[in-house]
Amino acid sequence: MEKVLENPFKTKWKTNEVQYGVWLDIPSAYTAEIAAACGYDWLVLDGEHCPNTITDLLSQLRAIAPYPTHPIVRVLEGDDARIKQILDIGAKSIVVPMVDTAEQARAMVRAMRYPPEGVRGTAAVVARATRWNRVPNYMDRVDESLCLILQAESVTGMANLEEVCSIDGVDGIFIGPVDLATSMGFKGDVSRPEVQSEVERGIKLARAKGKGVGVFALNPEFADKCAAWGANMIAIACDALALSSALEEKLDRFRPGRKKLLY
Ligand code: 3PY
Ligand code: MG
Repeated sequence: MEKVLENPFKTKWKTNEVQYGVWLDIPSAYTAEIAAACGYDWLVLDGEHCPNTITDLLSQLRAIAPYPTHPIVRVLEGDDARIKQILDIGAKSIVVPMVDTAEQARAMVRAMRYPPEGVRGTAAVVARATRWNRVPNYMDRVDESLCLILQAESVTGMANLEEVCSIDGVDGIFIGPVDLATSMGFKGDVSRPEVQSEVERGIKLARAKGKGVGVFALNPEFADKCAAWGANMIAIACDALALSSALEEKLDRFRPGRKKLLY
């Protein structure tokens, strides 16, 4: 079990070791716990493309807590109020989607911090983040345990990546190849060489700037390439897709050649 003010994921992310994780797109504490029991380094609870309420996310954080894995919450969008609430329920690592500019990135750094550096509201003593006022000097000590991960996933975001990577308080970049491919005009087709070379450029740039770099790479060959380019956080599975394909495979064994259902 992780200590409240420790973030082993962030500590290791400063090294070259790759941390492999799963994207959780089923809004359930039960399936989150199944994933946590598997042994992945980290799990992203997806608040962007999965219908998670704040209470769903809280239940998943609780279910995962006893296991040796690190929970990361992807927020619906980068705004102060959402980030404050996610931090108060005890998440320490946050992914913000669609960060296109340095101005947006600086706003996210401020959302993670208390005044005067930032704008986080002060009430952690009534929240799970401090185990209800049981973490001495939480406000003085918390910054080191928090990890801010910004997604670069558009042509504009990739053009501004160098500037975003120069900002203190941005711990890492997560490249979203699916949205990037769409932004480049390829409708989510990550296999396009143009997309892959942008991903390679982004990984190398962000690592050279001293940031951790994550990528979403469900194709194992693409994941290997990302690791070789220097990515040190790689999403190699998604619970919803894993469940769906595993169930289909079982059926295929007993109904070989069956007509696949298309909707
Ligand atoms: C993307 O590839 O667009 C992502 O956001 C990864 O989930
Ligand atoms: Mg995306």
